[in-house]
Amino acid sequence: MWFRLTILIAFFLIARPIVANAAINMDTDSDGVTDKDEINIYRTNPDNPDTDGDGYNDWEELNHGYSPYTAGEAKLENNDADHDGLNDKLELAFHADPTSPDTDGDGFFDGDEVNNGYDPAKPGKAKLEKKIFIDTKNQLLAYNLGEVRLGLFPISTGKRGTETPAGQYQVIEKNLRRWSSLAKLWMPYWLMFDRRGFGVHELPEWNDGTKEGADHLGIPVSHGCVRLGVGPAAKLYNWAEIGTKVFVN
Ligand SMILES: [Ca+2]
Ligand SMILES: [Ca+2]
Ligand SMILES: [Ca+2]
Ligand SMILES: [Ca+2]
Repeated sequence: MWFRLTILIAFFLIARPIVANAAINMDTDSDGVTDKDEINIYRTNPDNPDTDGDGYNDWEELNHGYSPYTAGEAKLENNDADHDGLNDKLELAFHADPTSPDTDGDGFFDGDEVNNGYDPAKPGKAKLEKKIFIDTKNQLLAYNLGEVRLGLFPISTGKRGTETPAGQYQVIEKNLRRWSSLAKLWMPYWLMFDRRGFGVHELPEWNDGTKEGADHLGIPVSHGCVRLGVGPAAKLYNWAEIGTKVFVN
């Protein structure tokens, strides 16, 4: 018995590394995605070239931005195969499993983890850093959790003479609706990042109830604040926290 067990252990010690090396580039179902990547990254079936059975193989789907987990013309960013609140594209970006609602098995859904700043692929309380990037040259605002970009929106920053100052800041005040006595306008979804009065907010409203049109987005017309459109402003406001880093370039 002990002799046989020893032989068995010796077999595994010798055989396993050889099997592992041979498997690195193996593509059992010949769909163009290696077994290793199907298992570890894409979580598709390494024994079935068309995991979701819709007539398009896994490689074709992934390379054209379609979901290999749901049959039909489902784009990765519009599909949430496991219904956990995180789309398939972001699941792959966070190294999470698009087919499992709780990738790291810690009891919290992947979508909730990302919304609250946690890493969906690592159990525990380690948080990922929230960052907002304001690109005054291209009039765009991006926001990231860790290294993953969650969104990109057109903005309007300060016009010539009242430019939005470049620098590294952080969110220091949140206010659903703030009055600017200097510019005489309301700033909905106000996120202040500099004590001098610079912040991010929705397209402003004047006292007579009129609201600035979205046609100014993409053009620097403000007094130095960063204006966002209806929809993106509320989204960013709800996501950002006091202390979220803000980088203006
Ligand atoms: Ca394969
Ligand atoms: Ca398919
Ligand atoms: Ca999902
Ligand atoms: Ca989890």
